[in-house]
Amino acid sequence: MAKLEELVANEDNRVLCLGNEAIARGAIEAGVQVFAAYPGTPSSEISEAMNAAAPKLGFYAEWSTNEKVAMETAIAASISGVRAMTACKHVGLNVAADAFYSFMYMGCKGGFVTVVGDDPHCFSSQNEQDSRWLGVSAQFPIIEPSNPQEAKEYVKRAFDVSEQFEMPMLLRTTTRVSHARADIQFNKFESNYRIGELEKTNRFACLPALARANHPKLLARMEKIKEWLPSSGFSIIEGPIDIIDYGIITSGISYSYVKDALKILDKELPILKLGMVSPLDERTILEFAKDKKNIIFIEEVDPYLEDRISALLIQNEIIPKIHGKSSGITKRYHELNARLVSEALVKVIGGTVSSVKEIEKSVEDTKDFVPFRPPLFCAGCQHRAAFWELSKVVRKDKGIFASDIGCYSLDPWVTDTILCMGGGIGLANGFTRVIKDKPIFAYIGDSTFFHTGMPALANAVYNKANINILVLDNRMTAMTGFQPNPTEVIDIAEVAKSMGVEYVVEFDPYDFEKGKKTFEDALKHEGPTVIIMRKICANEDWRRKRRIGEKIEVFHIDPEVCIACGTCIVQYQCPAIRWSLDTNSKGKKYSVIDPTMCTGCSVCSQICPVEAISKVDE
Ligand SMILES: Cc1ncc(C[n+]2csc(CCOP(=O)(O)OP(=O)(O)O)c2C)c(N)n1
Repeated sequence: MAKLEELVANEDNRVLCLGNEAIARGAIEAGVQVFAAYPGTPSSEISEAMNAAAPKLGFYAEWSTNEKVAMETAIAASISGVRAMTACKHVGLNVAADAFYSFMYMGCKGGFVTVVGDDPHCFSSQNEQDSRWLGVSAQFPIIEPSNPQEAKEYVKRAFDVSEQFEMPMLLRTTTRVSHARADIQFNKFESNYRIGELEKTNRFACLPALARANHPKLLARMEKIKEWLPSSGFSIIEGPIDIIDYGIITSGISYSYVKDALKILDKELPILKLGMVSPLDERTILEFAKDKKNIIFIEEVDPYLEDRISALLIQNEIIPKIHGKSSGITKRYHELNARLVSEALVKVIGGTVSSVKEIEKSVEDTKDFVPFRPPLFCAGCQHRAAFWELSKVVRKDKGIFASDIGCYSLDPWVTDTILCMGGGIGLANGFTRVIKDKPIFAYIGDSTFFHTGMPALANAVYNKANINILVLDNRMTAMTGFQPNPTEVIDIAEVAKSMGVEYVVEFDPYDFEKGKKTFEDALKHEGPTVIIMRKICANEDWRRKRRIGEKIEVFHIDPEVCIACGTCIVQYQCPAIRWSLDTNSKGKKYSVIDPTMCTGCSVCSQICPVEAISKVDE
């Protein structure tokens, strides 16, 4: 990761950094004055960098409570004439969509950039949505960088283009651009400082009559961009352009894979790389495609370019053979890589990809010594304790359990559904209307509670849903990297009470007795209950203690008492506990706690059936 001093130094320099940090630096170099965002992989490091840099450089940055509020904050800055940016993951753009769609009707004043991080392959997401469609449908100009350096340059250009055409811009990245590390050229900052002022005009009030008038204006602005695009430098034609048999059209990270694939295949083919993918640079596309016999589309997930450009070609009576998702050379799901693109190209142009197989073989070989590890709760995680307690009171088959999105999504024991952020309480409300013979639970983290949980709770109270809501308050937004959120200053119990919830109980999730009693009581209550299990994230607390040298009271297993029943390892699944490599005096294996991982949560000592586990004395 780039050092903060490097990120904020107003000088020309080369710095090894993440694509997301390069995006942040691009915004800083462009003179952004307001940044607001809610975290979400793969976009979070942009916000981390912006929030760290803001106090040093004097611009405003905030962790907003959700993506919509973040977008609205940045929109206000932009229509007041200053440069503003927001960043989110793909599903975050859905949350912000209401503001996103109508903003385009206003048009912007200060340059405005929304960065959206798509997650092909669902590394950290519940879907593989391709945000280009959302951008097109909201009529945003969309640019797609193909590597971290380009990402930085594109952010800077996006601010300029945004001001030139008074249009907010969407910059779409994917995980491999956002999370790649590269040696990036940093440049001195541009001076674009302005004092915000809101022009008193009806342009910024999206009333029906004004929106009706604004729509054609917006389309006219889009046409202007289209006219300017061929000279913009966003479209690049490379390779032997006189080859007419084949032409490749691509954008974003897929362009980088195409370059690697052609190297692997030792081939040269004409490539049209589109930096702006909406509106389409129609003139350049038609010029490139006009005499080609085969057009090969290389893009991840959806056939976005393929569908739109195929239609454009047909409208212009250019009818090459189309290769892409429609012909099956690449799949409509998951990521691409150099091998997959090589194989796709070979299906069209012939040849073999043996050299990649060699590289892959060496990767295959590592599988022997790198074990597969599914994601699981950290050692000491209080969410594990919470679900263990709950599953002991209500077994999975005896209740309905609607989870939400956060570290608690990793629950291995009871969860039935996970839909979207804030969706657990809404689903639970729906389940009460149709499932009559089982208690219904929803669980939600503190960050998610403030993100989209509160409207769902209000709905549950208003509509008298007989549901039990567990708020897993670990005092931070842990899953995306321990970001802060309003739980620091707003008491969730008071919020629930003020909304009219009659049964509100708070307890420490490591306190099993209280947990059992609370769940049993809540089940007897009519109407929504809110059970807040509050304890600072064990991982973060452990790291804090180590940083300041505070003693961590670890636990230990007596090998002579342990009966190797597996309660702590197999059932509770604490990653700090493993089987012994030797045997005890009775010749039996036993379990062992790794003192470097133990956070001292005490749960294993509470659940051990033979009381073999106790605190280490010294
Ligand atoms: C709309 C949307 N925005 C952002 C994310 C990324 N994300 C996943 S979980 C999470 C927050 C989790 O925080 P919290 O609810 O406090 O639970 P914790 O991980 O701390 O247990 C976020 C921001 C997402 N999945 N969906």
